[in-house]
Amino acid sequence: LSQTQEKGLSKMMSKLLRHTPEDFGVVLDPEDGTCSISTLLAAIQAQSRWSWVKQEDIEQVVRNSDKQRFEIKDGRIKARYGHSHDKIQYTPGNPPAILYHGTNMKALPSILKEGLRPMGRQYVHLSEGTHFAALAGSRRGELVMLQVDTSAAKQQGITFYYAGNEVWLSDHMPPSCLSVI
Ligand code: HQG
Repeated sequence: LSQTQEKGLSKMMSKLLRHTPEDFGVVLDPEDGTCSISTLLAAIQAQSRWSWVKQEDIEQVVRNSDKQRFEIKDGRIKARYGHSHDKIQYTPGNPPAILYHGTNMKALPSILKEGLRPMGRQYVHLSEGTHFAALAGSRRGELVMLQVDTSAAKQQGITFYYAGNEVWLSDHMPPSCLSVI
């Protein structure tokens, strides 16, 4: 796989595993959001652009994903985070005292007023470090880094879920738990 092919295939896999499996005739496990690798492979090969894809190519995308977007276990594959589709189950966890969310200057006034909302996804996405948060925030304009006080959030009854690789998920995060850094 060339780097361009790898990126394209990764986007295709994200679309299918995070957003619209039904458009590809795939049903994800309602609990953990997985499907078998063979199901994913067949659905990808059914797209004329990707008819040449082999299982090794999918495995290569999973292995090389800079943000470890996917997880393979016991012959099944899932997107680890980012879903807009069905709410998949995560185990509640205890996050570090501070988590980060990168956003952009245009969104800031609304975030400071109403807090962080999941918007088009199932959860708000938070990171243990500023690196991934900065990547996420920079996609939509001038980066603003927010710090989340997780103890304050827990006191308000907010649950945190660990998606792996430094990514944490939560429901709506009120402005009182946020500060700009
Ligand atoms: C913003 C990518 C106005 C929020 C990334 C963000 C991440 C508000 C945007 C992962 C708001 C939603 C998730 C409010 C939140 N008013 N704007 N009240 N509350 N927002 O893409 O966290 O490369 O759904 O700040 O790197 O940016 O795809 O969420 O700017 O890890 O693997 O609304 O997706 O990873 O955008 O990104 P998104 P996100 P991948």
